[in-house]
Amino acid sequence: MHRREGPDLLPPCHSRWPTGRRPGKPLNSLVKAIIQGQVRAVARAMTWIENDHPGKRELLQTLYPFSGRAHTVGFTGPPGAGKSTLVDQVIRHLRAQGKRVGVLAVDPSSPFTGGALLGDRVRMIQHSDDPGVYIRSMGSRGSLGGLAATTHELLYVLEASGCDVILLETVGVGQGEMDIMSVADTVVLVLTPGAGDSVQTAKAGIMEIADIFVVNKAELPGADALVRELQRMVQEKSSHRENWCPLISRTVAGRGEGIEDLWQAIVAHRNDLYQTGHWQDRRQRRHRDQTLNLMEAVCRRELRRRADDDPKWYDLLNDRLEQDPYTTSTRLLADLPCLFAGPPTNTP
Ligand SMILES: Nc1nc2c(ncn2[C@@H]2O[C@H](COP(=O)(O)OP(=O)(O)O)[C@@H](O)[C@H]2O)c(=O)[nH]1
Ligand SMILES: [Mg+2]
Repeated sequence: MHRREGPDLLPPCHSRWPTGRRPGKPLNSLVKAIIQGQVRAVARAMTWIENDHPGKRELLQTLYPFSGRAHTVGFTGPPGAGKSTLVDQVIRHLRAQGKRVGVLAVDPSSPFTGGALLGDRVRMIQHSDDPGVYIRSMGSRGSLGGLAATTHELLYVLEASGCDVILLETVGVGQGEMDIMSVADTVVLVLTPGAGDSVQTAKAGIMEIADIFVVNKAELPGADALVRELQRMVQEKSSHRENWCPLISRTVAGRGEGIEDLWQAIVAHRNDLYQTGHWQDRRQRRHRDQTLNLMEAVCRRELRRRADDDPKWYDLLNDRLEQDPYTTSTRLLADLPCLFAGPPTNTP
């Protein structure tokens, strides 16, 4: 568990943390350009991350002290609920306040090279000339460490580039996307009236982690009933995560209505996180998860390498149908104490 430092629960960035790395290390021009908020440098760093560029690790190590400050808000919910439209409106709202905004959209239907859904592209493109907004869409598989690991890494870059707020959009299907939501400081679940029994059909896990419920398309019939159903659900629950009672917001994202109220709810949640110390707790959890992710990736890679390169492993894995996998894995695991004795090859 981390120690809380004095009354100020919000570090300006990770540089106050005992990372052992300080900005005193000579920064290369890419890092400097990122910290100055140059959009092209941010794009390049993100491509490095997605392609597992050999310089990625050092880049992220150097950027780390400059990260940790942005408020990360995840928007999740069924396809068609209006997440992208809402995100677009929230960007406008934040830009009007002079805030720098980063957006990461996870599109489960397309690989990295495929980019965003056309609809998202068309809407988001309105911001593309604005240097205060950085938008990136990513495929649902992520790079070697998985989707959540890639999201963590992209967040470092956005935070270091000076984003005040980072908006994440996911459809919220599958474990990978749930993991991404666990990266967010504030989770917004977007529901719509009339889309069947919205509350019942929403994935249970997502209902559990939502900090704010949005009833979007609130001009449609059934909006009041959905709001009442959510209110009942929130009130009936005896205990809430981190003692935060989720807020319920109504929006008509298509017409830009209710955005101010929604943003106020998001800010109220952020303030609650600061005041209770959960802001730090969430960052600590993120840090822990990411460290474990990195270690898992190294272990996985090392196991696969052994399976191909070590004759003993090769024989046991490829020539023993009569031996059950449980016995074989136990035998191979007995080799592990020496597995990482030397520096691991090609660490991510
Ligand atoms: N009637 C109505 N339609 C909306 C509203 N907000 C978004 N939409 C429409 O809903 C559709 C899906 O929106 P989109 O933002 O792409 O949803 P996503 O899949 O959750 O990102 C689009 O045709 C939007 O124009 C709203 O408040 N009311
Ligand atoms: Mg969308």
